[in-house]
Amino acid sequence: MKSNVNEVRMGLRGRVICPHCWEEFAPEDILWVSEHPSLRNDPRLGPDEARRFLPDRFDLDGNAIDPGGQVCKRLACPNCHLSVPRSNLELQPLFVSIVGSPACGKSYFLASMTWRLRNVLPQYFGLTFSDADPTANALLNEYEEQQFHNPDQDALVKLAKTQEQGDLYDEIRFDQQIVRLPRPFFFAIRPSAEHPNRDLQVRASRVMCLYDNAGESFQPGKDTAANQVTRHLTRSDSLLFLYDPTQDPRFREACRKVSQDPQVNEAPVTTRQETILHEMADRIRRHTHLPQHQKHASQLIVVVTKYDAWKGLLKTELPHPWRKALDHSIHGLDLGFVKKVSKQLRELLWKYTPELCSSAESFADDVLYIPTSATGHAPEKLPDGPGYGIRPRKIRPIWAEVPLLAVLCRGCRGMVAQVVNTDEK
Ligand SMILES: Nc1nc2c(ncn2[C@@H]2O[C@H](COP(=O)(O)OP(=O)(O)O)[C@@H](O)[C@H]2O)c(=O)[nH]1
Ligand SMILES: [Mg+2]
Ligand SMILES: [Zn+2]
Repeated sequence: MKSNVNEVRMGLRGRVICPHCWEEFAPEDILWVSEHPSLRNDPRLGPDEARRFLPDRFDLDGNAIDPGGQVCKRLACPNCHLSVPRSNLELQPLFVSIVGSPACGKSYFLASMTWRLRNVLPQYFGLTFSDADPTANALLNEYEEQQFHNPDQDALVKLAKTQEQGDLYDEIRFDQQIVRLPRPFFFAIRPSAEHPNRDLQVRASRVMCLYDNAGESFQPGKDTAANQVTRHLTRSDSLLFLYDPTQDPRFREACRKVSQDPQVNEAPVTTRQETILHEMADRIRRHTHLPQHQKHASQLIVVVTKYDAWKGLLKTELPHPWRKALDHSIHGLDLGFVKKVSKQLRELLWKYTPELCSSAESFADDVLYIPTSATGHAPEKLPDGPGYGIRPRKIRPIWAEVPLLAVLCRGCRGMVAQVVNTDEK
């Protein structure tokens, strides 16, 4: 048997942040998930879960051997015992939080964004984008399957509503208290052979931990010691606030003139969406002890969803905002163009919903407004139940990948280059 610790330590980060409970720990303290069927009943996770343990035996490949003699592969946090993907031990994390009111389009946006990133990052930016933990990403993969790989291209597909309990959350027992934690999605983003930083594998790579909450989790009073599902906000490198103009009465009025989308006439109008932005800001200020007058340092991107329904109001085309970078085989992001669109969109938002702009800009220094459409097309009313569906054949996402490209370009050095548009005056 080889000495495992030094071998495994090679290429590991000095400190690891648990993507579930945000405790920091040293990689040698990581627990392993036992495989032997007799080793059940984990004290944190309950009777049905495999017990977590600190190993003293390893096989030749550096995998731990559990007390029942089985080889183990999965790792777990020493504090909350939830599974931690191996890439989180090797790569710098990129925490991205998605926030928005119920039915603003979070699930559809997430599915279209990841599907587009899987295509666009390798094709144009010399980056690979892969599931760092296929089990954790199962729900999102299922969404992508239904929308983009559906064998029945004409079926009317509706993505299941994000539940406040269930798929997106784990419940952990800490002493006498049950604590609910969010279940992130994990993606590894690494330079491929065409990328100029291909030799800086670790420094130019990130593991993105992406959090989606049910909109209801942002209601005031829902953030408690027992319900920590939105605490990722305090760790977030980038906050994506999704704003749906079709839910705003004033915007909706204007949309009616330019859109056939049934949501514009029929879907219920939700609470004022900037109250969710306020609540998000409040929670971040409270947990990071940020004074009211001080602005938050991380990027805030206001993703304005369902662009297909209101594009007649923006009056600008949205071509791909990337071009070949000088001297390179890969493309860079034309951030100047994205900012130009952001400025135009802000003018439009200011006209119909100035409170949203003021809330966003009083919270963060750096706000970018990005129009997106997850589907590129209005949904249809379901014939046999409430809600809407969309036919996979019609789906053409518009700019669904752009918010994340902006995050990678501005927040992760050496990944997505910025190109300067020489035509710009
Ligand atoms: N027109 C249009 N409708 C959309 C788009 N994305 C989502 N929707 C509709 O918005 C509704 C809510 O979307 P969903 O992603 O489930 O919202 P969530 O509750 O925020 O996760 C659904 O009925 C979708 O059909 C879009 O890009 N364009
Ligand atoms: Mg949802
Ligand atoms: Zn943890």
